[in-house]
Amino acid sequence: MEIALDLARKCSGFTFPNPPVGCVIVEYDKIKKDHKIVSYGQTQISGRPHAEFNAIKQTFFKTKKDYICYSSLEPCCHKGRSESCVSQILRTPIKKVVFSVIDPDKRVKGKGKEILKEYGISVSSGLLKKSAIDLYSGYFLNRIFGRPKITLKIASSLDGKIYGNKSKWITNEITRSFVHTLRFENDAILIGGNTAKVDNPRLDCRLKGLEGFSPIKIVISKSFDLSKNLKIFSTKPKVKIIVFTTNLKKKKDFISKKNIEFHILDEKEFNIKNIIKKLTLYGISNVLVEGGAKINSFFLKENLVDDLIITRGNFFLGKDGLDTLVNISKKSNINKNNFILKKVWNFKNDVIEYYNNVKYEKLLKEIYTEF
Ligand code: AOF
Ligand code: ZN
Repeated sequence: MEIALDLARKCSGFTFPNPPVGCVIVEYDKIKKDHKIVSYGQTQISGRPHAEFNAIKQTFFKTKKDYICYSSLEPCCHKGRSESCVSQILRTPIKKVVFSVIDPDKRVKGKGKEILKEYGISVSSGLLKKSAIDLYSGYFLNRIFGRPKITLKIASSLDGKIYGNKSKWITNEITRSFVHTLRFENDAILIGGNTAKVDNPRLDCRLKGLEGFSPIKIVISKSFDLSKNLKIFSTKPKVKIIVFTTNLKKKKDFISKKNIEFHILDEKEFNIKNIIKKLTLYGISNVLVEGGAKINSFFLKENLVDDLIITRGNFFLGKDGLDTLVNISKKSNINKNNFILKKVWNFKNDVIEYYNNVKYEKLLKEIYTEF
């Protein structure tokens, strides 16, 4: 199962909109009482074929041997873009299936397990479940709570300030590669209109070989007074861009940009909670917020940040810097965001702090008990 989970982790970031799954097939020699791994599979780019399909395809099943299938997630039983993994397993001599955690997708959710059992397959689950839930946390939040996992990343100076106009580097090259890894791993990246305008970021993943796996870009801007020539709208390769605004008029300026989808909301609908709910419909399970002070504040005011990552450079900004948050007062009650420091890394003189929200940890515990 450790190998299956490792295979899953290794394809994480490539399989959107599907969760990354790893599968290992073990052959058992009844006479020699000897187990050996004979093949393995991973979920492929864009989500299909599934891991089990790949592992089965590569196995040469022998009549005198028994076979066990280890999977990081419950095998699916729905007829999706192709045949289900359960049907494929049932066409092989596999006698036992071991998976780590139940698939929370309502088309599966325990049914995969039941069908396998009905057909006489011995099934066991729960092995290394905690690791699996960590890996699939965003996917679980999407499928159960109808919202993605939110990671807020703030790049700050030694005195806790962020750069104002024109983005300049606060952190070093290694830290920036780390941030590009986050962009690769997350399904989507989110910023506010002001940051898009002032910083003019590209928001893609620029790690060599991973450029094609850049996240979906999400822009939140009430007025959306943005030029279509901004880098975020013109960078190649083109990825989907989702815009949330209240400004209906602006949509026609972007008509030639086929990769941009507009959500025109009225004043009442224009709030972060409603917006992130809508992202679930795209299958988005993880969102990286690289937002600017206003967006950071929106998310913190609503206590919506699950993971907080602070990347800190080694110099002061003083008056040239801006506050990390805006319009936050005692009344905003942002200290209900209760963050626990989980890890600290340093890349040369930069420090990276990684926090989990207590609320998020509680949700993971609930998931652990229920699944
Ligand atoms: C598996 N093995 O490797 C993965 C699974 O769009 P489809 O038809 O590919 O189905 C997507 C669903 O398949 C997804 O929501 C989840 O339930 C399951 N993912 N299942 O047996 C895999 N990636
Ligand atoms: Zn499947």
